[in-house]
Amino acid sequence: MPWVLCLCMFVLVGLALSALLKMAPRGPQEPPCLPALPLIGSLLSLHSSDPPHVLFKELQRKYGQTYSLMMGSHSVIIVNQHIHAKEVLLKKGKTFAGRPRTVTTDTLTRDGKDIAFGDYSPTWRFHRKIVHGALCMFGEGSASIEKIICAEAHSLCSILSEASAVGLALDLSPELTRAVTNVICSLCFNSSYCRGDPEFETMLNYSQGIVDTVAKDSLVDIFPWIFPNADLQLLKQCVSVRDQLLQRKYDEHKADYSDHVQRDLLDALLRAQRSTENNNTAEFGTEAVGLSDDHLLMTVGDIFGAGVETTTTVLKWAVAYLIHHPQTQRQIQEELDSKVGSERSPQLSDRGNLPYLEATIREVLRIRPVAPLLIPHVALSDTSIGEFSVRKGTRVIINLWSLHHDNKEWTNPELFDPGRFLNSDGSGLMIPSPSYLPFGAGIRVCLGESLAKMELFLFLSSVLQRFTLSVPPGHCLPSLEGKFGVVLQPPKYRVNATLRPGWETNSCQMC
Ligand code: STR
Repeated sequence: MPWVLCLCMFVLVGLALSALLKMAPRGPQEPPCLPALPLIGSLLSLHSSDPPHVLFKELQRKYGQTYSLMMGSHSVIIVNQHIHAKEVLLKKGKTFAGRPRTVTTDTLTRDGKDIAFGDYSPTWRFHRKIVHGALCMFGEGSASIEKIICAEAHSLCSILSEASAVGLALDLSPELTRAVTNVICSLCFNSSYCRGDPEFETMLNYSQGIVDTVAKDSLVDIFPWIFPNADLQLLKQCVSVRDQLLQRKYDEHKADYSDHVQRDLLDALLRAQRSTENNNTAEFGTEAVGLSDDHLLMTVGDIFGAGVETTTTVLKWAVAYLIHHPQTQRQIQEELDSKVGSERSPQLSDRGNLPYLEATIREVLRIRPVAPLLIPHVALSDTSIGEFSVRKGTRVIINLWSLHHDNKEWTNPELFDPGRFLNSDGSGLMIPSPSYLPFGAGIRVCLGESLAKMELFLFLSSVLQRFTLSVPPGHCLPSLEGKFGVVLQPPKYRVNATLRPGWETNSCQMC
């Protein structure tokens, strides 16, 4: 019967074809995607009481370590593991070097004329190179930066001494912010603020406003046309106050600029700007890569914002963890007593001799990364991550929180344990897992890494050499949860600083 034959043939051909398809190497596939609706994207699946970094970590259980979702009409890939993270940041760093444009970051940076939020372009590359050079000149390795930080550490200790003498419990936040701001101010403008300086108070205010509103990937960034809301209004106000302040400093500097003396980082930037006006920067291609005044101003804004908010935040987390873990504090103090003593202040050359303090700093940066989602990247061409295809224009979020809390990589990741960064006899430092990127990696790696490490080391060692920090009687220990934003912020809390035995009469010495 011919129709039976036909049917058999049909089935056989079908089977052969499906076998062939199975054997053929499968082309790259799209990552698993959260449910998405037109216009609102995956909004309904993202509704949660957890902050985004925690939610994105949880969603791995259902969708795997690398998955995608829609934020409004934008496709976003979330990377929760270090191998894919390093592929994005290092192996394919240039392909993923783009930045999304958002309403809030455009407001902050005059449409991306800065380094952190500016998109990848020849101007951006040139700009970053200049800032990197200027930071090297005035930052790491320059003796003057160590002096500046030590002077601020000294003044911080004096404030703690005064508070301790009258038994006052202090909110360290403004004190740490002023110390860190002054380091950046000296570096950029060769100037600093005294306690209670009204300009400093203004700065505190606008900075908080910016941190609270910018780049949170909140509704205002996803649906700017529906949510021209209070956040955006506040951001605009804060940015305008910041711009006035920076503009004034910039104009003052320009007025007495001389080609022969370089007083600070801003002088170095001005000099670079002038020399590009006169020279060809052939290595950056044919496009004009000059630095406008806007570029310079926005860069100074970045250096200020990044330099102050990040380091202050880490110091506040460090103190919060130290008062939760008095044993860690004691161990750092024993190390300081035996390696530095009480005759002089700690200095950068002590860093190699204080592994337990260094391990504690590393552990703080692991357990509470400043930027738990880094800043989003954008694929500049069609590409892939692992086995997944990625289309040009896709946003990629590296979930540093997942990397730093991955229980395949860290034993008890929720536990605060500086010892995990020490070798078996506790004499040397190590990085126990490749899943650790507190400063990011690749062509967008943090420009201030070495400055931040110097500050964290000098501030913490100077304070712990002289004081023991604790919760004031009757107060609760600070919550360690953190408020999500462009930086992960610790809560407000108060501490008692008690002078350590032997330091009661010893006034603070300068290093
Ligand atoms: C803080 C507030 C401010 O006044 C200016 C800035 C601009 C640079 C930002 C900074 C912010 C927050 C921390 C950032 C930094 C650039 C790099 C840094 C986002 C918003 C991090 O990646 C942690």
